[in-house]
Amino acid sequence: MPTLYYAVGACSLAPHIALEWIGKPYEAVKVQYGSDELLAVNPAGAVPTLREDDGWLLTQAGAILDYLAHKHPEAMLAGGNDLRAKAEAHRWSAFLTSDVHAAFWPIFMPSRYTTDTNDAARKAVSAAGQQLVAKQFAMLDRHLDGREYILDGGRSVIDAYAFPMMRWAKKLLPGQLNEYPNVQALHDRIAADPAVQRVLAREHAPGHEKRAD
Ligand SMILES: N[C@@H](CCC(=O)N[C@@H](CS)C(=O)NCC(=O)O)C(=O)O
Repeated sequence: MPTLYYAVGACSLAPHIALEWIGKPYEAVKVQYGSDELLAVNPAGAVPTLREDDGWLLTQAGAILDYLAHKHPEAMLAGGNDLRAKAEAHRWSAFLTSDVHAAFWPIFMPSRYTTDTNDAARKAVSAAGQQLVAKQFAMLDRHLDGREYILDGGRSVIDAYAFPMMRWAKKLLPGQLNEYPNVQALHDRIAADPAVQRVLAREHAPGHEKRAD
């Protein structure tokens, strides 16, 4: 069965949710960033990392989600299979990786974005990150107007991908998601899913564990 290496509160929540939606056995291993255990499977020391039984390793959240969706077509998590549906899935995956996730970095780690060590400089970097995140959520909110899920083909791995970022925004934006009612509605829809609640409970439990069938 596949093994997912994840960290609490990280974007690895997305493939964890996807695996739970798929409903086939998997192992979820909680790791610390930069730990030897994680570095052994991902030289970047980052999550998510997926390992298949034969030792094949896959990193990058977008790639893992795309792989899982296509490995399990029966779970209907790819958002459709025609050429344009695939392009839309790719588009929104890239948006989440490159525009949304990247916008959070100055908030999470302002020290990576300025060599100025004083507090005011770090706060300014963080504030710039908040503005960037707000811009990306405004885009997502416009797209979600009149839609239940991000892709027109229905609930998909792309919604799972957006979920940790919506949680970060709720925590880190001064107005939470209040200015983005469509994003808030998507967040609430995903958060209400019992499979998602199981994953959140598991991620916050100590140690390593296997999914019970
Ligand atoms: N581009 C990578 C980014 C992975 C990434 O940076 N994950 C974060 C958690 S959300 C992490 O592991 N950070 C640890 C670090 O940067 O040291 C992806 O999309 O998978």
